[in-house]
Amino acid sequence: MVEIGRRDFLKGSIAAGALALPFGRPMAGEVATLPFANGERPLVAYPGKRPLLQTTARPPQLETPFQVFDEGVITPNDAFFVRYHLADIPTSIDPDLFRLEISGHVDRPIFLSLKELKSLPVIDLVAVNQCSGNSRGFILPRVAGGQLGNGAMGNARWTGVSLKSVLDKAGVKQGAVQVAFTGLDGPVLPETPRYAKALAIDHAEEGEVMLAWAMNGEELPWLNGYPLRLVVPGFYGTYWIKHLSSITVLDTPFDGFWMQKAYRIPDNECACVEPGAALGKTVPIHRLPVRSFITNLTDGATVRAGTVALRGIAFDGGSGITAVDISLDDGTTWSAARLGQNIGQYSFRSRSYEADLKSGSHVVRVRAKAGDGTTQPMEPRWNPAGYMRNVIETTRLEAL
Ligand SMILES: Nc1nc2c(c(=O)[nH]1)N[C@H]1C(S)=C(S)[C@@H](COP(=O)(O)O)O[C@H]1N2
Ligand SMILES: [Mo]
Repeated sequence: MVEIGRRDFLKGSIAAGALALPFGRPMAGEVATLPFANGERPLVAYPGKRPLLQTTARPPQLETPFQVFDEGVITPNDAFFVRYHLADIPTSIDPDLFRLEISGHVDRPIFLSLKELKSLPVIDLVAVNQCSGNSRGFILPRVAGGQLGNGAMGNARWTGVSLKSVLDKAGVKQGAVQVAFTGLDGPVLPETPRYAKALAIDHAEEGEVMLAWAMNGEELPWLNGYPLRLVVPGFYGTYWIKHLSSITVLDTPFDGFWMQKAYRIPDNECACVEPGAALGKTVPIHRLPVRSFITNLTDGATVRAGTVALRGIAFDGGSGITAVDISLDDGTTWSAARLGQNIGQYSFRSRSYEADLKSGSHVVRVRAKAGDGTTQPMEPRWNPAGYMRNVIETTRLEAL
């Protein structure tokens, strides 16, 4: 197993940036209810965050209240979801002493300060960060893992430098195959493997993978990876390493737990199997499949008969949204919604539609199409980890 990460030289310093303890402040008695069994979640305010739905406290796992996605295509920093795997998250980091280590199969191992990083050419890009387990709570038959609604995703403008520019400084040697990443958080028990992920060398050097220090024009919120995180546009959040402290160029594939054992999907086109069937060959989870949501009305809502606005968002893993269609009759007939401004291939794309609804029950479906020709399935797919959900969402409306 390749040993990466040396967070210790950062610890123990007087913190210029520090996370106040205790971590979360529950709102007295406030609970949000997700629309599946055992969906009650306390609303808890963490440092830098408005009250969010808490899935677990240690480590913090917080989900964005879904109505936030109706406020605009950019998810505000204080509402952005939070996901950690290991409970020993850093609580003090001195930005002047912080160093990013680039080592392994390189010409010159280097340590870069934040100041040195910020002197490289700055890039900026809007991209969706979505957890692999987003929407897992809706998956039937139910599967183990965080029972998330649809709020473990968010869209932000990320500012930083390209991973390529940093790798070039260290000089990647011939024969490199992957690049591994880890951050300052660690396990409570030393036997637990640190959280670490890897990307193929070609992907790492393609120019869009970023090391970001800012999110929506402000420094990264602590819980979203202060002072530096990896941004892998179009890929699931599992790769977006927070509190990024170590980059290791490898000449053999990374064999860490979080690539070899966790975050794997069936190696077939639907990333699915029949419930209970053998998993067969698997591959690491990678790109986001195309999804779309109605953001202003929830399933089961009552509306006034007549013209009803159906606002929403759509996104995919980077080929871009080319169309969003709406069905008012549970998928029998479809018509095109109006797409909002395109602020980038990796971003949420807003879309709007005015439905004329007579009084009675209506089953609304919303289906996006992506530039790579993919679309969403009518029926949900299943895999044992509950990943990759992208079924055409259903919103039942009662018009009065
Ligand atoms: N250091 C570190 N980075 C991490 C993780 C983690 O546990 N530790 N979790 C990953 C996962 S699975 C997700 S979905 C995203 C979530 O990013 P966010 O917490 O900023 O929303 O962070 C990723 N980066
Ligand atoms: Mo995740």
